[in-house]
Amino acid sequence: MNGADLIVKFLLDKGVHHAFGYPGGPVLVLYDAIYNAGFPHVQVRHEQGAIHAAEGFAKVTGIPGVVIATSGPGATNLVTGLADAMLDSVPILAITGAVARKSTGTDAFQEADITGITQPITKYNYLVMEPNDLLPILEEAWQLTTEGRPGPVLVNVPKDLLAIQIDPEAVNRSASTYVRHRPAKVRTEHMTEQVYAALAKAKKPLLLAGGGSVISNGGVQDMMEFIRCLGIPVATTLMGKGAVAPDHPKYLGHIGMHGTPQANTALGTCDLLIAVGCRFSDRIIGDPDLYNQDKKRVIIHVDIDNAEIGKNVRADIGIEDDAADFFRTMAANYPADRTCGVFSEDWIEWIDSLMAKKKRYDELVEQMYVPTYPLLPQYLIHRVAQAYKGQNAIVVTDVGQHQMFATQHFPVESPRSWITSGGLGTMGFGLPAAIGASFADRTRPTILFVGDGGFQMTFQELGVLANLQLPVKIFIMDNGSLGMVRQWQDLFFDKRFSHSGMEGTPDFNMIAKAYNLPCGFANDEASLNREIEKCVTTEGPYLVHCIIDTGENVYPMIPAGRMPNDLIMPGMD
Ligand SMILES: Cc1ncc(C[n+]2csc(CCOP(=O)(O)OP(=O)(O)O)c2C)c(N)n1
Repeated sequence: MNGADLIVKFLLDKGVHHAFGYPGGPVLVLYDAIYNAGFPHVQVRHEQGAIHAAEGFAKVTGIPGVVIATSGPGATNLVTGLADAMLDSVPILAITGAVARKSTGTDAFQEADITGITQPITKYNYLVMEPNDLLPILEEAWQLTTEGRPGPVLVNVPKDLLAIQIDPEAVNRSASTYVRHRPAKVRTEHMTEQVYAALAKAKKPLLLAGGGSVISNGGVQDMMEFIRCLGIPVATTLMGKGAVAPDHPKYLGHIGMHGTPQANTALGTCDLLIAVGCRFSDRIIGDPDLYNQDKKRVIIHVDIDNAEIGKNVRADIGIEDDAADFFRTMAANYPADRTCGVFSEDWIEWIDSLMAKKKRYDELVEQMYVPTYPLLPQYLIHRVAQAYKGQNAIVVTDVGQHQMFATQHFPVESPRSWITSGGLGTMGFGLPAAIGASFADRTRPTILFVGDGGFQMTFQELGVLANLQLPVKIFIMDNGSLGMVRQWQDLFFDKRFSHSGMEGTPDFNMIAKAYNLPCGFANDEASLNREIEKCVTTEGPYLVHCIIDTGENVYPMIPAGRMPNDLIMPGMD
């Protein structure tokens, strides 16, 4: 068995029935092994497409997404996706080819030090230099993708090592090199009393569920039980969307720069915050120093990654635990002297005030749902959401205004069904991620909202969609501009719209037709209704080029660096 056969056997043994990749010289032997074994592989159009597709797959399933790329440009094309997966804690195994071992460091053809380049943007990475190290490194890399906080791991394999004969029994068990100093864990079981004591003192508590609550196995069910017992109001982060059912009576929506007024008010004014699986990015907390100033607020931070606890925002109580374990242990230790459903009568006034704010905001939102010409983005998303209500659709976005509108106006019906690039904000993520997500579960519709800018970054992946015939429904929200950039120029640069217009935008329907994909065009209520209907009744992919209002800005908005409760929402007191 050569090194390449060994890699393919390893993947098959792990039950991998997917790999997204693109061939090239140094991985020819690997692609030969893929061919010989009949290993299932999706050939993308660009390596960035491969890694975003693998991310989409991993986000929906929780199973590591596998990516294969050649050395040099193939490997460097993965960089954006690795950084994206790192920030959003997505389990990815990336296998890259490298120049032959004896050429390492000679500036050989297609040599790029990908382990050096990706060191800060992978959870861990390896350059395999000894044949007998290959298998143990693959084993360790696979395990690392999902162990603790998930993330991307890269294994770089020189091309001569792919061709060399390796005895699968003669493995070097000491090749594993992942060693990390870890401080002692403070697990929930030692902290339940302290947490309940803080809850008993609180008048204005808030539970904040981050992406960690969604990706923790069983975390969401356990969290719902915790919320039910306590009757505590809950908000989610952008990455936590989908964790709580949209119509849950204690759900305030999501926090952050474009989050709901009730969720942001709660975050800004609570006296007890229990944050689970969130890293307090600047997009949710504004200026952490300002937030830290209120010393009366008690902050309980639960995260599986100890390095996140207290990193941006001080933690009065830090708990290093998996979200599911935290919620389960807390619920199991619910104090006998407290009524289940209402932990504290003191919270009623606080919850009522937040719900009143929610009611007022919902009324304002309702006013946005009117058919106009040109179409309002809020209305468009609302109409699509209505059409797919009850179908548990997977909702994918690219990055920009449409992403925020989708967050606000598309009620996601279950966990792992909201796929977006949160931490890195990667334009071009949407289409390949939607392909990967739909590949993971083609029994559900996958809906992609993408801007005219972001779509043009990776639209070559339409070829993959056409090949696979996945039920991905694409709504290109064409506002003739790089909308989010335009919005900031409008609000903070005195309307100097420097290079945020989009000239030379192609006819997206002609592009879809070139790939033999069914498509349509919508610019008013009637055409939108017609196209949504076609999306629903067409079995496979469908693309709708939608013209929307250029000047519509995303509100609510918290100006950068301000407190959550400094939110601007026209019409809201
Ligand atoms: C790769 C990359 N380049 C640049 C940006 C900066 N950026 C953020 S949003 C945005 C505009 C996106 O425009 P479009 O795709 O048309 O979506 P819209 O905001 O109009 O909905 C830009 C340029 C980015 N996030 N990612």
